[in-house]
Amino acid sequence: MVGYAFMGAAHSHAWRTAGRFFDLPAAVEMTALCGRSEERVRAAAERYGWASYETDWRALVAREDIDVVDICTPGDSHAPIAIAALEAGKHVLCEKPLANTVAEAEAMAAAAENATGSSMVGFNYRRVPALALARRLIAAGRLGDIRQVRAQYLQDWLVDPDFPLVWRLREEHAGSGALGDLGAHSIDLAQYLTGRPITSVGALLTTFVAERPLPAGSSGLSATGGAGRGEVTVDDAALFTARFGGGVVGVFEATRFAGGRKNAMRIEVNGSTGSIAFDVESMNELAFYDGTEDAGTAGFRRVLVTEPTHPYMDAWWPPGHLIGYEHTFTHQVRDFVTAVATGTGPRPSFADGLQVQRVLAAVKASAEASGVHTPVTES
Ligand code: SOE
Repeated sequence: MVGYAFMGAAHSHAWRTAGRFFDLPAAVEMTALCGRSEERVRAAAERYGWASYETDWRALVAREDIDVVDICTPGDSHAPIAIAALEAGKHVLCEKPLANTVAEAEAMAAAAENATGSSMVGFNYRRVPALALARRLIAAGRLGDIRQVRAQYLQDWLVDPDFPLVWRLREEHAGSGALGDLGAHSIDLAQYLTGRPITSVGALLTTFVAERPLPAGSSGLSATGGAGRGEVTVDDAALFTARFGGGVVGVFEATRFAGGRKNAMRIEVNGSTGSIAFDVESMNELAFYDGTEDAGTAGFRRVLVTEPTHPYMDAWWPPGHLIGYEHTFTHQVRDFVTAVATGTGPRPSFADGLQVQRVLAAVKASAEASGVHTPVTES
């Protein structure tokens, strides 16, 4: 695995747990962790249970005792690492969004197409049991013809204008701001749940705080500000409407400025005979409305998604005993290892990641061209 910050910790936990709770068709060995600072990567490898470490990803990719490379770095290094790993015959799991640009994502999807190894993007929210159940209900026709999607991803860790200029706030490292960091999850989920690709968008992007203190020490989400200031070069909030194939329409909002909203990833889908609604802050529940029921008693019902018949849940606790954020990564490893070992292409594939990247690029292009924003004029 390359990288050991927030995502690296979540993935390490998943690699360690997946084979202990699920019957995997292959054994997981946590062979090596890679990071640039020897002191820090050694400590992280010990803490998270990796058997060895490397300080150069090229050395990691060249190792013959490694079959899978898991990329948990900022977006600017996804393409070179993933392409080199695929060319070296490895299987690759890459954090989202797949890349920083469409050109990089295209090169990655092409490398994946020509590779002997499998590849997958880490859109972990597909592995929330309630959302996998929502997908199952939609695919089984329980919502009828899908018409509308409403997706919000709301966080608030940038509200303080003195929060430092971490890598996520610089376009050359992150590609975009709330759009790619959060909106990418909503785009992937909306396309996954409906089974329809987004075909056009009309967008508005904004940056509320143009300059921030340069970070002192850590550049993670818990960074502190140091001396000097630098420019924020990404969006702070992204709002857009979308058309999907098959006449479906959607509205999306991604922000890290929604005071009080810590990780509110919400999605609602309306069909001709029913709806689902979900909020990851209550991730063990799915709201389901069945419009074919008697109107006198029909209404959104709260399904507690903890039954052994629910996706992934047979590996965990008795009904009513809840799971959390980290389980989504454990399920992701379970699905990835199963697909690799059985030779079935893991999803979301790099081609799926490229489609999300194209939507992100279309959102930016629309916002730059004023999108759907017609000036309000006086008559
Ligand atoms: C930070 O905004 C972040 O860690 C995202 O990068 C993740 O994808 C999301 O799951 C939680 O928030």
